Amino acid sequence: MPARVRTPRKLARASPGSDARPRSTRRATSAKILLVPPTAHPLLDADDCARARAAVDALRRYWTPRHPELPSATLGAAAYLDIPTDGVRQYYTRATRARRALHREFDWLYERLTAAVEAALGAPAAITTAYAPPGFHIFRWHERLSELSPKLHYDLQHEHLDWKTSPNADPSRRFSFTVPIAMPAAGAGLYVWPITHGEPVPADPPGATYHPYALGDLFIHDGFHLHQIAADRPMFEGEERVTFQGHGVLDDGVWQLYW
Ligand SMILES: O=C(O)CCC(=O)C(=O)O
Ligand SMILES: [Fe+2]
Repeated sequence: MPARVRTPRKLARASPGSDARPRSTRRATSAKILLVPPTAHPLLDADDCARARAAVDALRRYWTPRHPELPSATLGAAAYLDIPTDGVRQYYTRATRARRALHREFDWLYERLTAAVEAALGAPAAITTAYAPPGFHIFRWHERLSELSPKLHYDLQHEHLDWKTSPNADPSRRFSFTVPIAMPAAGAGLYVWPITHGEPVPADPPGATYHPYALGDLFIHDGFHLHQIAADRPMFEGEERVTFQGHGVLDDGVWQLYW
């Protein structure tokens, strides 16, 4: 259940990182944006989460470290991380390298995911073959982990992709999802502000709604509202935060799921 509203101290520093992209790759999205409200849908039970968590470890050799010193890594390519820092070719290289292993270990999870997306959003869903399939974010406790202070942002990773291989993809119909498969005892969640991308951020901005995650639940939102991983949840020694993540874009009536 969404909970309390909080004053966004850091709102003035909102810096949606994905805005810095070459003009040539921008794609007009003049159509009215589909605003998917933040909602949670049961997806995995505790045993399923443990199974997924074990498979993430089994694929350790495919992990990409995301910080030189702190225990932050991903399994699978992520457009929003790989393209701005390493370029689109590296994104495809990483996606190709992990694709077969991800499907081998996680086809059961992809099947659950596509069925849940279909039920939640009323159109069939598929795991993309054009981009990286959904993957995982892994954070482990570290005494300096708070240095990774999460940014306020909008999900604009679709703007990095040229969609040549998916000319009918409609980025005005999109969403982002997170499924926590391991969480600190204090929980994890997302702050979402009632401010959409392109709207000016007011000097006295409205408060955010905190959406707590539940282990194994599929949490979806449009990514078009200003949001931030809740960084005020404490994490203790030995704990970790592992999430299954990705985005959906409607392409010829099918939600293509990618990361
Ligand atoms: O909670 C997470 O790890 C992801 C949050 C986020 O930025 C998103 O879902 O778009
Ligand atoms: Fe996001």
